[in-house]
Amino acid sequence: MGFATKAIHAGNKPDPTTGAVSVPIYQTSTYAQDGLGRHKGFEYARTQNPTRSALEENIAALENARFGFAFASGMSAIDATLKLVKAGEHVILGHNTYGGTFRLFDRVLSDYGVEFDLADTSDIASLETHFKPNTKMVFVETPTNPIMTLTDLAAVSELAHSRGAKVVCDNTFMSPYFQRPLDLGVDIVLHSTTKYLNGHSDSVGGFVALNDEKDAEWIGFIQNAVGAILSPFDSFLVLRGTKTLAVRMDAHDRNGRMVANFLAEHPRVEKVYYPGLASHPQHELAKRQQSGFGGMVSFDTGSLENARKVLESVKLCTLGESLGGVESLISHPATMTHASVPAEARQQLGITDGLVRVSVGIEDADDILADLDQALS
Ligand code: P1T
Repeated sequence: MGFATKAIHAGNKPDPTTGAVSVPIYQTSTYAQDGLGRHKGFEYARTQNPTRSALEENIAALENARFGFAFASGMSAIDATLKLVKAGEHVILGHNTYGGTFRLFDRVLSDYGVEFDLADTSDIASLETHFKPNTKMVFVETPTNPIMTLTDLAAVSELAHSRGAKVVCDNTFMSPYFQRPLDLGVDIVLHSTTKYLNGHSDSVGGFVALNDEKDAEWIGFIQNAVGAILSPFDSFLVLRGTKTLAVRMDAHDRNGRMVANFLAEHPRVEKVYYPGLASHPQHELAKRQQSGFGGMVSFDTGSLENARKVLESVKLCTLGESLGGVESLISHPATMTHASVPAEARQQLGITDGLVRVSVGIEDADDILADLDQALS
């Protein structure tokens, strides 16, 4: 079955009681039981909810995963996944991730005895030097937020597996439409469904998909035991979102390429970060590992003052955090999404005060280009 077909049909069975074509929002906290120990498979809504189950089946199918779990946010999905690691064990974390991911390791997990090291996972030779006898996991984002650096998922998986470690990939920027990490050897794939999967900037959620039965059992146990579940209404919204994922991602990709090319030619722009540009150092890997380049484009304006002028002059693009919605969003990573990354580390990564990130929406490309042009001018 093709991707667009799966996106529309996986998990989306007509409702057994009414035939409703759209999976209903089962807005209930509990379920009537027929007798002690006799029920219809549903006991309590933290544990099971039919709307959430439909979404879990849907996204798991899109990632070619056997198991999927929906969480209340991308961060709670990441946190649940990190509960596969115990105190005294070690994780290698990609040195450029969403700021909140770094913050979770730096400010929370490290206080609970989880050791971690930052590594440039795009450089396999240097990554190799970070493994320790107690390394249990390599956590990567590809492309990274916001510098758009790629990690070769097949190569990292081969290396990590040879050292007895699992690989986790945050696939939020690509969505399963453009990249399917499990097919490349990755063990666990994560999403902030807040972004492309939902696609309409009206829900916060997260997802974990994987194939290993034992790990899936534990993630499911954590989902219920900790309880950071996606609500029935949000599950409905994301399920509605994924139905159009294929057409939306094609449009994001088309517009993303146009914006990147436009910025690369613009005299006020010093540098553009977009794997679809032939000048991107990992363009060949991007073509091999992804089936598109997507809608995330970052560019350096040279100074905080220039960035501020652009960010405060846009009219169509909205200044705000987040990404992956149908509308174009523009942000300033240094003070917004990556403020929790130390200033020195930000500089080394290229997250300068002049860096601007655009989540290119699916409006008419000419309108987006005209807006960026007038803001840059
Ligand atoms: O916001 P939440 O749904 O909890 O997802 C966190 C998260 C995880 N992974 C990646 C790659 C992300 O980009 C995010 C959230 N990012 C933003 C809010 C942002 O503007 O970059």
